[in-house]
Amino acid sequence: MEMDKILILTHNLPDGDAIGSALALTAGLRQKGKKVRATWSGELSSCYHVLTDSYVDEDFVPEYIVSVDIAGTHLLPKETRHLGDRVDLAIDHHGTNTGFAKESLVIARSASCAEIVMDVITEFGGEITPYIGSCVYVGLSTDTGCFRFNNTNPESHMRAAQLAMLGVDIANLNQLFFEQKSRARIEIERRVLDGIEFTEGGKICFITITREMMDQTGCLESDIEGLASLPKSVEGVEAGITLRERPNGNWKISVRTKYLNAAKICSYFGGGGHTFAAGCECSGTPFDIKVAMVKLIKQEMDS
Ligand SMILES: [Mn+2]
Repeated sequence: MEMDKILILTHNLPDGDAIGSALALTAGLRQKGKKVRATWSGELSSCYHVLTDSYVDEDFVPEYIVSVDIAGTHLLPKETRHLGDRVDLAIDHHGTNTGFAKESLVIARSASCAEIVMDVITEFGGEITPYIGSCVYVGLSTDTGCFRFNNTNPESHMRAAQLAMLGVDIANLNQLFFEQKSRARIEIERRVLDGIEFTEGGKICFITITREMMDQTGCLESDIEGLASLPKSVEGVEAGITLRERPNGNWKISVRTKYLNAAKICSYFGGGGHTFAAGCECSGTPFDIKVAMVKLIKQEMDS
């Protein structure tokens, strides 16, 4: 098999790193004459148009399947979940990657998956065009919170410098992804802040995003990207927890910490992620979930 028809999978609720990685890889492989289709579920917020406007879909029966930024098949959206056991190559930067693919390229030290994708493109002789560079920059900058999160390492800054030299319009991308907010986003922030809760002397902070808030404000999933870092931004907070109501009635929990092991806390609920940024999904009432989280976090604080 020539493996000329390649399908790229991204995780459910795709973020900047998922989209940036998928589109960069698509453009890189197309330079080599491959037929490539990138997939993502849901509608992306308008800032992504800068990357998606030039993307042209292709229809074919895939011969080779690549996943980007996906730690396990349970993270696949429903549209592509049936392909979970058919992934040929997983490119990822989550240390928790389950090894579901036939081959894996997992570099946990990398702040973003997009950087690994860039190295793969260079490796197979592709050219990092300003467009590919922009895709990589979106992945790198969003996963590092614009170089503020503690996964940011010297290589992240070097990579950004390299991308700037390749002609990526960094100021424009920063404006689109980190300064500009949709009206819907501002409206949901207003509601979320109204319900913010603190406990343990202000060391633990909760915010809750309900389906009703999403409906009232007209927020798309992509409009609330990064909102989970809000509780941790409050002075004195050591664990910032975001509860987000899923359409199935469950709650998606995001845990952001300053020094506590967020991945360990989430692992008690069957989740995982990075040391200071992790997630899990829970059923039950928000009250019961918060009580359980506080108990676990206090346990971590005391250990
Ligand atoms: Mn990522």
